[in-house]
Amino acid sequence: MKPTHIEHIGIAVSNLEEAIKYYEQVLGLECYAIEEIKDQKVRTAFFRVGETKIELLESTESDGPVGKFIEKRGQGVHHIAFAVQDTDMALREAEAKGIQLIDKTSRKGAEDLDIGFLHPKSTLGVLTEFCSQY
Ligand code: CMX
Repeated sequence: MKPTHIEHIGIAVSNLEEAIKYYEQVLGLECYAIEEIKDQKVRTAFFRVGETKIELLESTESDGPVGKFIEKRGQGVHHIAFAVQDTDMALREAEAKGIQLIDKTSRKGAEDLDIGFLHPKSTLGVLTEFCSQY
């Protein structure tokens, strides 16, 4: 289950359009997709940086994970997502090593990837995601 690369870095922002301007006008990146993920209560914007993506996350409801995060901690890095071959297998292996899972099994996330989260309380304070293609 060794990750092949960092699939994306999730960044919580208060205003998606304002944040997109920064990434485009200052860093010179191009936003190639905006997507709403209703069950996560977020709107997302994606940028490619080599093999890795930046995923901006704007909360659509204050009681969602990103809304609560911003209220508590302000804008900033929200999670790191590792590309793995098989998200379900990676989750099972992490659990077997004593890591607390948020998702027991994978579910569909942005860009139709299979995703699953590990709890930041057992990953040294970093909300950690696994992603795979199928
Ligand atoms: N990174 C690190 N720590 C985090 C965190 C994050 N992103 N979000 C919350 N925490 C910490 C909180 O600061 C809090 O710590 P303290 O107890 O020390 O104060 C603790 O985790 C519990 O936080 P909480 O505000 O009570 O929030 P919840 O328990 O309701 O939820 C979490 C926390 C991580 C379980 C929840 O946000 C979650 O399930 N996240 C996974 C889904 C997700 O983040 N979706 C959005 C992205 C979707 C996408 O990328 O497609």
